[in-house]
Order: sequence, then C-alpha cells, then structure tokens
Amino acid sequence: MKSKYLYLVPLFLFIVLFSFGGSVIAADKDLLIDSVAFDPVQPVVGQTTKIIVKARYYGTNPLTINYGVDNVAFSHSDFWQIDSSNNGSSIKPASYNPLYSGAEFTYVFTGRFTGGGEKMLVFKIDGYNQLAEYNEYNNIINVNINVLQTGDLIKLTNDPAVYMIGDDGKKHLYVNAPTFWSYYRGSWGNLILDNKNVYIKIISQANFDEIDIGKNITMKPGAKLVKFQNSPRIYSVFGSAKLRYMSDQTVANLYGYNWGNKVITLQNGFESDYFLASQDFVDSDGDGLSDEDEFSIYRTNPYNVDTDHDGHRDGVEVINSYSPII
Ligand SMILES: [Ca+2]
Ligand SMILES: [Ca+2]
Ligand SMILES: [Ca+2]
Ligand SMILES: [Ca+2]
Repeated sequence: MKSKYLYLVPLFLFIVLFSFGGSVIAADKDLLIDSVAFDPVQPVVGQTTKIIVKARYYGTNPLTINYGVDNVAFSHSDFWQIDSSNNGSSIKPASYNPLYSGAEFTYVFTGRFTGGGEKMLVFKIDGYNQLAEYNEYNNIINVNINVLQTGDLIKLTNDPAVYMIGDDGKKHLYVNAPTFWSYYRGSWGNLILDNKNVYIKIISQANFDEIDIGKNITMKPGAKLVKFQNSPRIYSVFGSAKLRYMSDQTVANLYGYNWGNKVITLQNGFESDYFLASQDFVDSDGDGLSDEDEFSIYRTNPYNVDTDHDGHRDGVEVINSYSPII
C-alpha cells in the first residue's frame, strides 16, 4: 500500500520547488481517507447504525502532534449522532503516541438515520487544514447510501418475492401476488399506493441479509376472501390478520352469486399468519366491512352501508377494488 503513494512525493516536490523557487521546505506528510463502511451494511431509518471511516497517514517521520487528526469533519443529512461528544476517533497523535507512516486508524460515528432515501455523506480529514500535506485532494470522500424506511418495498434481483420494511425496521414478506395486490394498484412498472407512485428497490444479497425478517404480511382487510388448501372453509380478513368464518350463504348474501372468484387460496403454511376471531367481528351496518376497518382503513361510515351513495355497498366496493368513498 505504501508504495502506491510514494510516486506522488517527487511529483509534488517538483511542483512545490518550482512554485516557490526552492525557498520553502516541501510538505512530507499526507493524511487520506481510505474507506467508509456502514454497520449494518443496509441501514434502515431509526436503526442504530455505525459509520466506520478508515483513514491513513504517510510521512517521512511519525506524526507526533495532533493537527486535528482526531477529528473527521462529517457533513450529513438526516444522521443523528447518538454521542455527539465523541468525534469518533481512535487516534490522537502525541509524542508519547506517535502516528507511524502507513498506519491505518478508524473513526466510528454511532447514530441513527432520521430520514430515508438516497443520501450523500461527505467526510473530510484535517477539515480545518492544520496539517500541510503533499496531497490535499485525498482528504475528502463522498459516500452515497440508500437508507431504507418504513413502507419501502425491496426485492433481490433474481427472486420475485417482495418485502416491505415495517415500523419495526424488519422486512415483511408478501406471501403471494394476491396479498401484494390487495394493497397496491397499477402494474409492476407503475405501482400506486394512496394515489402515489411507489418503487421497488432492488437490493444486494448482502444488504438483504442484514435486515431482520419480520412477520408475513396478511391480506388487506376486506379486500379478498381467503381459504387454506387444507379446508373448504371461507374466511373474511379483518383488523390485524383476524379471520371471520363465513358460511357460503353469508358470502353469497354479501357478494352475490359469483363470490367464488373473490376467494384466494393460501398455502397451509401461511395459516399461522392469521388467527380465527369470528367473535370479534363487529359490522354495525352489515356492509361486510368491520367497524374498525371502516374507521381506520377505509374512512367509510360504519353506520352507513353505502358511504358514497352510489348504490354499491362499502364492502362490495372494496372487494371489487372500487373506492367506497368516491
Ligand atoms: Ca492528504
Ligand atoms: Ca360495516
Ligand atoms: Ca359502511
Ligand atoms: Ca358505495
């Protein structure tokens, strides 16, 4: 590694001697930033994250004075440093603690990203230019990082499975396409959620593996009927992954004779993502949507079967992917 930079010395000497007519002693020292890494490799908003900056010193003599070496200037957007008293340094050069040529040293900034998306972070060693160096241009490093946040969709390049980053910072799997499409509109190339475009971020296997796995995502309440491979029983989904058992007659009364095409069959393995709670189902107006889902998800009136007065019941509109409010 050392020889990689040595060729710069004569070049710089030449420039300095030429510029100053040989009247000054050329700088024989250099600080540079080698690399910046993140732990976890794929940060998520709110997660404790370490930013690890590796730097290096070269010089004909060891550095014995702390020319600001113990501090890396760090410009950041949306990174909240937990311990602001700590400048992250592992080194403070002094006569009793010299910094030898070629030595690598580390800065660790611990904190949390407070916002998601693409970020550019800028790191600069010797930010106040206290040390005269033969290369002042290798002191800065720009690092781009894509910070994930709640609601982001992610997938791997060669795997169709799509996951969502939850409030818990974990990745949650959409177990199949109907479950996914119970939340989104549009097409894979033009995904829409709440009238806004959303994008699926392709992430590397290493970054993917860094994110903890959370619970599977269950069918959006009211959006479909479900059954499991091992049983003909039909359920509606309401609240948080709750199942309400429905007789064929109940289903037919609500959704008409062609209710069969509203039923999604889930693999038995996904049964444990749900729980049976028929007794909790409260549907005051009898439109097929529970009071809690009308209130918290669909913003419909739990006491009016047809909130938007278009002649179609709230629950029927939802299960047919129409808006019950416009
Ligand atoms: Ca430098
Ligand atoms: Ca209702
Ligand atoms: Ca209603
Ligand atoms: Ca309606």
